[in-house]
Amino acid sequence: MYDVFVSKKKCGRSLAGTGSVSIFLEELKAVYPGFNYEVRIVSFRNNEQKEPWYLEVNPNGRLPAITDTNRGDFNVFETAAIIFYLAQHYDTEHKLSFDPVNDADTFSEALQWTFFIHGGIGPMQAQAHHFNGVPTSNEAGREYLAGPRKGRYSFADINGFPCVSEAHWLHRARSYAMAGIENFEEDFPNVKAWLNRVEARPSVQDGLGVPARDNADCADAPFAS
Ligand SMILES: N[C@@H](CCC(=O)N[C@@H](CS)C(=O)NCC(=O)O)C(=O)O
Repeated sequence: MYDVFVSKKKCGRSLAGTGSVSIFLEELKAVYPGFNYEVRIVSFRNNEQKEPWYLEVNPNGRLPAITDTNRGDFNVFETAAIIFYLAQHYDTEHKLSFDPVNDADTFSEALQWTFFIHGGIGPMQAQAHHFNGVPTSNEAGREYLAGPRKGRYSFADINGFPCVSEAHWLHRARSYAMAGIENFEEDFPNVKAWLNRVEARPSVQDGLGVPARDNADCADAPFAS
């Protein structure tokens, strides 16, 4: 059992990093019977992420973070670090990840996409660059970011999806303008297909729904859906 710290201030969809972690947790739940986690709501409205108790969990005072109660209440912050931690300790059969020793090249590919997403300055930047990266990969019929041939669904896709899709769905008008892209669906059909492919997974839907929408927090949100 884990505690995963997320904010309730999400309107229809998870925030980027929180979404990646929730999706990964839901995917682990689907694959490994007995795996479970507990959601702990941290209120942005009350600035709870800056309170001393939470800074013990995440010294950066941001979401998401997890506390692994299976492993002596070990705390992990930063989206990508959480995903790697969960993969290392709980995706023991590498169903959502790649073996860093026996499948080192594919693991490196997944790592590259993960750092690429987090090395940018946020969803806007990630989205703009993704538009180039994914279609290039798709020239060889690629369906997922890492793995041989068509690729295999993994933490790389889980990590990247909310970031790109958040920009696509929640900030459509602004992000397109800022990224200089007017016709996303026509100009980037492979990115759209990748988003659709990932979004179609039940665990992705489940993860995006964690935590349940808070209507009060969403009332004045410009992109509430
Ligand atoms: N690099 C961090 C970014 C975390 C982050 O910016 N979280 C936002 C929500 S998506 C947050 O907690 N904002 C509240 C704050 O900064 O006080 C990660 O990937 O975990």
